[in-house]
Amino acid sequence: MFNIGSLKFKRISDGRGDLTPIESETDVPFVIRRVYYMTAVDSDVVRGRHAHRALHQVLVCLNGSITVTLDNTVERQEVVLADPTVGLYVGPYVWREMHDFSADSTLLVLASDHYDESDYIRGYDVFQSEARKHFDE
Ligand code: T46
Repeated sequence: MFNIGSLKFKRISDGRGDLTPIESETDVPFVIRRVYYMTAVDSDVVRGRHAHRALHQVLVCLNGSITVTLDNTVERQEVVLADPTVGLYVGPYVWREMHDFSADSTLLVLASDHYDESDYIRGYDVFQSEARKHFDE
């Protein structure tokens, strides 16, 4: 599926535990300008339900498991995140829904820009028409 991808981060284990470094522009394909994370999300909650016009992000499930449904108007895909050394890259014009958060889950998100509400497309019909124009260009 275009505009999404799986990234693999290294895990450094030395007997004291595991350490995973993530460097801007090296381990993720953009400059990291914002980091946020989600905890304590109930298992029946669906988050997201929007797309972005310009934002690039990488989602990493640090603990537990989370399912992400992605839609680029051509296809829909479900990805289960359950490994803190795996990042899910999500580019512009991809509708995303995060659901089935396990009780112990933590979702870390690395973003290419500061928070900007005008970059969100929150209506599915608007997303479909804007995304089709964007991908046809
Ligand atoms: C995305 C998925 C994966 C801020 O003030 N700053 C921030 O950086 C963010 C991300 C959110 N907010 C505020 C805006 C809302 O009042 O926090 C509240 C919850 O945000 P939202 O409903 O957009 O959260 P999700 O989980 O639906 O979506 C978030 C990101 O917003 C979005 O960019 O791709 O996670």
